[in-house]
Amino acid sequence: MSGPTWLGHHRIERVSCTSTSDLALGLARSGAAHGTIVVAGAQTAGRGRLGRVWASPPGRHLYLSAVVRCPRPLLERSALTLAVGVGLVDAVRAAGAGGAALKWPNDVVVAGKKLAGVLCEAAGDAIVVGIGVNLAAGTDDLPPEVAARATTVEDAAGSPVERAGFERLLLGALEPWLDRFAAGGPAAIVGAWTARMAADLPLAIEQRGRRITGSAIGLDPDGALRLRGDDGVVHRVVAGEVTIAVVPPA
Ligand code: BT5
Repeated sequence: MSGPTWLGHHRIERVSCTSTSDLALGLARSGAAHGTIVVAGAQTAGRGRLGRVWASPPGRHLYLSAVVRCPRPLLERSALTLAVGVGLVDAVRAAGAGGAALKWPNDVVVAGKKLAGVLCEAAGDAIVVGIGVNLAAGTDDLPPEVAARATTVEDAAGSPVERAGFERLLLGALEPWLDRFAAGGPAAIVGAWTARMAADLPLAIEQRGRRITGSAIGLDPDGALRLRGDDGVVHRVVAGEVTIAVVPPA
């Protein structure tokens, strides 16, 4: 994996902040260049999607937000998170966590346990891509209900992972997929995403008030998930329409 050329060329670092995405959204609105990144050592109000919390304790984890000026039509932009996932899982694997895989739409998991997440938010014509990665070994610094379903890159790799080195690795892995998405849209990345998905993970979705359990079989060309229900029926799942969860073992 080679180093990035435009991603991270302008870099802002904080010891702590509310959310790196808050800072990046502000920068994006005031005209920050494509590829500007914000990193912090801790977040006091880290967030996930749909108002959820991203636990962001200090201590060698990675909290990073990037300003991405994406030329794709509005309708395609929600699939940018999939392109980010492809680069992210490649970086996590290259850091030694060979068992890492993607859970739709935006999680990196190892054996069903989450070690990284992606949050994309619009700021005018820009998108702020927020990435949280649990790097350092141990999940004791996470709230117990989160820790039970989380893991870290070091735990999965079984060896130390330095944060600055991982950040460089991540930026180098992300950039070509962001470029590919900018040039070709969702269709240019769905094959790569499918090749990296956690195919055997049992999933449950809530769709129009109905709970469906099954497993992922791939993506449609627009990035929607194809889920084969336990009843054999294939369902199309569109981002934002459902909640999706790993089925706990019986
Ligand atoms: C995500 O949301 O996975 C997106 C996370 C994005 C975090 C980054 S950090 C840099 C930037 N600044 C921010 O403020 N955010 C971004 P979602 O799919 O909604 O998942 C949230 C759920 O993941 C929570 O409800 C918990 O169940 C779980 N979770 C929270 N913190 C976690 C952690 N540190 N490790 C593993 N799982 C966690």
